[in-house]
Amino acid sequence: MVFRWFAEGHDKIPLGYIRQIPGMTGVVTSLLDIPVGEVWPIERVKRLKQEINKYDLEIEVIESVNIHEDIKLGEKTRDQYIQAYIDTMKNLSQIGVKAICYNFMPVLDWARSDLARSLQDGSKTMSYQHDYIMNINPRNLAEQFGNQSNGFELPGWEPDRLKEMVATIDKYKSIDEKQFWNNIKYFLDSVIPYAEKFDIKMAIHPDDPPWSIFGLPRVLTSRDNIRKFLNLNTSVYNGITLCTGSLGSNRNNNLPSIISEFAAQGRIHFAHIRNLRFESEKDFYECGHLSKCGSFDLFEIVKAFYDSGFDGYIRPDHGRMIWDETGRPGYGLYDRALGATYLNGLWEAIEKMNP
Ligand code: CS2
Ligand code: MN
Repeated sequence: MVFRWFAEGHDKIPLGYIRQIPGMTGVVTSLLDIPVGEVWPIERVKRLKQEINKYDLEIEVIESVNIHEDIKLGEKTRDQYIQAYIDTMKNLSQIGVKAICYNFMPVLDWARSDLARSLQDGSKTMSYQHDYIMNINPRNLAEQFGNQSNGFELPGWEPDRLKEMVATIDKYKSIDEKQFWNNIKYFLDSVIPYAEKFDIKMAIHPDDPPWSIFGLPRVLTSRDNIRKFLNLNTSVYNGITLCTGSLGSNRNNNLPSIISEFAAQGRIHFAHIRNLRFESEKDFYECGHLSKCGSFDLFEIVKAFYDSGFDGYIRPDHGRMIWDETGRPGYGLYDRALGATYLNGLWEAIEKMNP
């Protein structure tokens, strides 16, 4: 079990606290201050490892090494950014990183309509209202996120990404889905041979929400499209992050069945597990991990991983803000620690029932 930690200066949760969560063996982290497209320097990467290892925690998963927009757009300049990506992979392999989570969402990453919606029990959480997102201009949404993020830079909404946002969104007008798939394949065929060489499993994160927003193509959305993605490059090093909250927000995605299919093929390298509660077909809020709190059956989800012989990394995903905690939306300490403990409990029970 691993825990997402945004590194010194970007996270107020001390590593020492993370170490005290039962069963926690490592953190999933990143170097948020390095602009997308630049190589992560080996000294920085080594220092990050030393800092984490001091607390007896491992650093085997990076989330994320972001992909430069020119790669996603298939621009002529993409080769230089792909080379930088490979150089970063090489540096990460030198400190023993085994998996990289990344995404291929154009311009933006995940989207929510509210980062701090109050629930009846006094907790605060992130929620998604489809009409709101369909009617808001992305610049206004970015501004709202800035006001609601308690001073943290949100992953996926970094300032260097937002500066050019409107112009970049425009560039996608000339890219149809076929071209976009070709751009993904070009990236995969360039980096996967190095992933094999460096023994780093590449684990793409599904789009969140798994449908198009702001007129942008989004393709990592369903079982069929994940199949198509995995077939673009059939190396086992080309795999996915199975994020239940992202993929599951499309109600047509049957999570246990999708997990069974791809975990059995050894193509899921990283699992983000959380629950959410639907309020209508496409509206939902993020609830506690417990099955009873939301719309997913977490027992069936964990069992699907277990039964398919999954041996990748698992982390609890977004938590609510509880016990008056303030911090980075979705990434407080308490509710995610409760989530980790619940997931560990499910895993232990399922394991012992299958001697
Ligand atoms: C994360 C994503 O917080 C989240 O929702 O799951 O931002 C994830 O880190 C990226 O999409 C992976 O590149
Ligand atoms: Mn996720």
